[in-house]
Amino acid sequence: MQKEKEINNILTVAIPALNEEATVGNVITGCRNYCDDILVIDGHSRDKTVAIAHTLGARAIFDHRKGKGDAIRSAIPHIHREITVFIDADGSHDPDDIPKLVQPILENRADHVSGSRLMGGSSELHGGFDECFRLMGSSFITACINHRFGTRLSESQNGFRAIKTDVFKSLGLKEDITTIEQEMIIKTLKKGYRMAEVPSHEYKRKSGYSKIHLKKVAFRYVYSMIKYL
Ligand SMILES: Nc1nc2c(ncn2[C@@H]2O[C@H](COP(=O)(O)OP(=O)(O)OP(=O)(O)O)[C@@H](O)[C@H]2O)c(=O)[nH]1
Ligand SMILES: [Mg+2]
Repeated sequence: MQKEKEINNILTVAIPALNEEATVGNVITGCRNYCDDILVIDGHSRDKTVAIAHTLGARAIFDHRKGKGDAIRSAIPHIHREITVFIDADGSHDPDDIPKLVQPILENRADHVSGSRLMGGSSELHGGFDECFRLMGSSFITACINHRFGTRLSESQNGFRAIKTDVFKSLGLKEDITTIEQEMIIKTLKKGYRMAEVPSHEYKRKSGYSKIHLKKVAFRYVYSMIKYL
């Protein structure tokens, strides 16, 4: 309880959300146990996502309709606390992992901490060809990052992360889509900041639909990796 009080005032939780009315409420409520500043970055949802956010006392802003990366970047002027936690709105991440995610920053062991589903397990990362393709692609990108920076990260695509807000703002992020996750990691390391990972289980999205069309964007992952590495 003491620990929760300690982090409450130094965190902003930022939640990118596009048509996630079925799950965003539970995510906000779960995060509320650890943080009283919750920012929903809405992708102009056609459902009740924003209304639910407001009802639960979260702030809501809009992205520029370009994708999740645009949503993450749109948060920059609206975050003023020391540490920012990003968590998806689809129920894939467990808000109870927030203290664990923030801990390495509080102990001054890291500037940016990524949740790892390779370490914490995943309920949706394996089984079919689509998952196999995703896992191969993301493992390849992670291996390239590790080779380039001499790190030993287990993954590079998780949307659940904690980062010092001034570091986040200094990265000069450019990506419009989900390639923003690897861009954040690469630029963190390139600028000499410290990355850490903690195990975090990834749950199957609880409802709604995936916004990622893997076949359409696969080349953008490789292109953006080469560009920033
Ligand atoms: N604001 C905003 N949020 C987005 C956009 N695209 C995706 N999101 C949110 O970003 C988070 C991750 O998107 P998902 O579609 O779940 O991507 P994913 O987790 O890689 O894919 P799944 O494994 O299929 O769930 C979710 O909370 C989405 O609602 C967007 O264009 N704008
Ligand atoms: Mg998801």
